[in-house]
Amino acid sequence: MRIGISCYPTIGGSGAVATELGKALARRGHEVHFIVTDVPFRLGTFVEHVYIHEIDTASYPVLRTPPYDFSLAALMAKVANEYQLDVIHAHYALPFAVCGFLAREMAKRDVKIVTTLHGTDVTVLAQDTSLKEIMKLGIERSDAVTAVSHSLIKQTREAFETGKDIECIYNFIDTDVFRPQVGQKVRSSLVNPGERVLLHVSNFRKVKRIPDVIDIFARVRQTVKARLLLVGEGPEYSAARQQVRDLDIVPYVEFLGKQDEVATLVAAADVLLLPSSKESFGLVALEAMACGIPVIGSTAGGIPEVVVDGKTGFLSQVGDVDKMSEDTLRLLQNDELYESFSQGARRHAQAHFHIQDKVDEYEALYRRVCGI
Ligand code: GMT
Repeated sequence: MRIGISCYPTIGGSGAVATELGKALARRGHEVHFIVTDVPFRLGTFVEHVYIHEIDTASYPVLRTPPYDFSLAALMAKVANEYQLDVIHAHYALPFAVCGFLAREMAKRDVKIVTTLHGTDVTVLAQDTSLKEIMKLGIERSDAVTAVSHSLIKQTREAFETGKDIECIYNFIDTDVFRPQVGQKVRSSLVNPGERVLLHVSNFRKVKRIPDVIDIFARVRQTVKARLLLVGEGPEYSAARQQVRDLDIVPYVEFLGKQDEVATLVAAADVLLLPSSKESFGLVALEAMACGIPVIGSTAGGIPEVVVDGKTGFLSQVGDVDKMSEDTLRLLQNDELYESFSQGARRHAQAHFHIQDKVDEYEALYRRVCGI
């Protein structure tokens, strides 16, 4: 098949999922066209059958904002015509599904639009009444819609009051890349012998509850020698640095900033902290589990569909840092329990979120919408 993919190519779970999906489809012999603002960060080295089409948005003195979304829609239509695309897969309703809708109107062929909802569009933008109707149009005019968790399907139905059929295709992981042991070198360069490692990876938005991450770490550190690795950057970054100074734990916290290659960092940890107040899936929890790293998280959104409470990690109500720190200590102080969680996490990731299984599901969906 000939498949177009549009996503946010910068760091973030949706970009990672869209890019890994595109690469996996190309390895199966499909022709994959990324229609994007930048080369996707997870693309890595050249992959046969993958093409990149970058949006070139002109800015004119008379226009207050460059017409980015129209340039995207026009490019989608152009690529659909030139390369005879069967499907455009839009990762996010806004702007990608809406641009796909416009592109299909413009294109000289019946290109099918498949939209995957990742969360932020539904949980944040749907609250904005001025955008709600246009997002609803993008969703309802798609030929098929998927969401990354059942929790997100429910939220989408409620937010948009739509009866559109939405199916769940969970995010996935390449368990050959995210695997135990690959973090040993990184660990020895960042951590002193005997120290335990707590990790948090995010875009430091408020919903990630960074103060809880730091609070849990500070409590754990009172009992066991430990170090906190913080990966990513975002609006709460400066406040996080201040909190670390206020708690007098500066020597034990590493702010590593944005990192492209997270597998070795994730595998270098003992526990992943994900106390979010909103999380449609929590790709980083799956990445950790694939590396055999148990997750301490909240019960928000789709997290309980990824992390099995009491088997691959421990989950608590949002904000319950007492329980989250007790659970972290429970794991770190009991080697037998830790080992069973670690093995359970890896097994669960392999059994339920394997990349090949999910690529099969997307492939079947594309064939169904195209009637082949
Ligand atoms: O978490 C974010 O703010 C980034 C956002 C993204 O676009 O990558 O993440 C969303 O999509 C990911 C991939 O499907 C999910 O794993 C995240 O849970 C989801 N984030 C939220 O729902 C807050």
